[in-house]
Amino acid sequence: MDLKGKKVLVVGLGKSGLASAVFLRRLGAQVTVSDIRSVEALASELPALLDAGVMVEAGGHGLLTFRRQDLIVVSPGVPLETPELAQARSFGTPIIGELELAARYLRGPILAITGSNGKTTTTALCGEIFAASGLPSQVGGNIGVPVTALIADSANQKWNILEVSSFQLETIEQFRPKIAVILNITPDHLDRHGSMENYIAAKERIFLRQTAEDFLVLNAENAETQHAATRARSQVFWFSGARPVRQGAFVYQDTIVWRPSEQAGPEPVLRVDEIPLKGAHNVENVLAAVAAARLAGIPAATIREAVRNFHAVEHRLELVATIGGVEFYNDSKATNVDAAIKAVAAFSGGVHLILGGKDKNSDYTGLIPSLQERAAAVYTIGAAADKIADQISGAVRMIACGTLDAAVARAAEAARPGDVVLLAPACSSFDQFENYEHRGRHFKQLVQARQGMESWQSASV
Ligand code: UMA
Repeated sequence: MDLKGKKVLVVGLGKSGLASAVFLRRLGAQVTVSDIRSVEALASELPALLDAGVMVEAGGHGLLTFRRQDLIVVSPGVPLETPELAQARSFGTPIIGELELAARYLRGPILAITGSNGKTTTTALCGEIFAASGLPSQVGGNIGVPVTALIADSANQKWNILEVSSFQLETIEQFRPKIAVILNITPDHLDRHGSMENYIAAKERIFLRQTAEDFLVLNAENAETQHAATRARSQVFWFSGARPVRQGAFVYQDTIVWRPSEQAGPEPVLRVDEIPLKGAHNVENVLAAVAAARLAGIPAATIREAVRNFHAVEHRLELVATIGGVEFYNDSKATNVDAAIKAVAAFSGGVHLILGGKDKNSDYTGLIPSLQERAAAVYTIGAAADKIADQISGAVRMIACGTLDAAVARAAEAARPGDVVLLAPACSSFDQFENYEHRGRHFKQLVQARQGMESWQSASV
């Protein structure tokens, strides 16, 4: 794809849009960026772009800007039904996402990881395992580094370990991972995709271009990923925390084992109690990483060492502090119902759960069994609070708090030694925060302020 001199429009000026615009300029394209945010809101991004010769449209998308473009590159967070994009599509203008743009120029094999939950942890873990093995590799994608930003450092023998989201997969055409992983598919982003069928279809695009030379790693315990196997052309490997699989990774007598084929015997990799992460869902993440790493030829001993040395990723069941015997956990990345259920399930009881934020057309009733079993109370925040209260009240004690500050204060007051205060909101953050990281950092500051107060009080006594 020779883009020299071609007119390319980049839609959205977040991390992906910025990286795409800079990359496209390097290719010699005439680049315009369009964003709904105001000039003031984009102030920090503008100087570098204008210096690089990129034209910027701020404060909204103009229909005229979307006309007469040779190519449109869309940021993952921009819905494809946006009227200006629909119009461009009707004119026959090619529209691709940032991931597809990158895929056309990226050198080296790709290990791509998707799933409704666990993909950031699994991607980070694979990054650590590959680094420990000495295989050249780099990590990016939905985890926070746009894939276009990885192109310059890519090389033929260097692995690209990519976290990919349904938003990114929606617009891929040539993207072809050597190893693709689907960790699980449970309801999420239904506000964007419209239906579960569309969401599943977007996730399954991860293996759209795979052939019989490629590998697909799937969760044997998830109904949707089981169905995916019937539609794939690649070699399917399974992982399971519950039972042996024909070929893949599974738990056998408290040990994670790898079986390379139906004919081969299982080879031990590490004991489950060596995994330094909480929750059964993290055993699944490790199983998937073991499968991907073994398929890339990394020895079991290297994998074991890297897993043992792995630390929880920020905002994923991250222990922030223990104050007066109460543990405070930040799981701000639990942005859907299934993730919140898994977070609660990581504790045996006494959970003070902070729930709420921006609703994604979710059904919160799925939380009821785990709340009845393990929660002491639920503290609601944000725009989804009323809907959550409507759906789960009666199942557990509910306290409407409005803000995260109030929720942390109320939960900390109510919690007794041995209890857990858990931020696992089951919603996105955009009603009250910039993103889930901002929400998680704010939670940590609130907890750390309480910790400071507590140590000052005990020092004064
Ligand atoms: N915008 C428009 N028009 C619109 C909508 C948005 O102009 O109609 C603009 C916004 O004003 C903003 C920009 O688009 O300036 C934001 O673009 P973006 O939402 O695509 O955000 P990026 O900063 O490019 O971040 C994206 C991913 N964000 C989303 O998918 C929402 C990041 O994943 C990812 O880390 C980054 O690319 C690098 O690859 C975040 C995420 O929340 C973590 N992902 C979702 C998830 O994990 O659940 C999928």
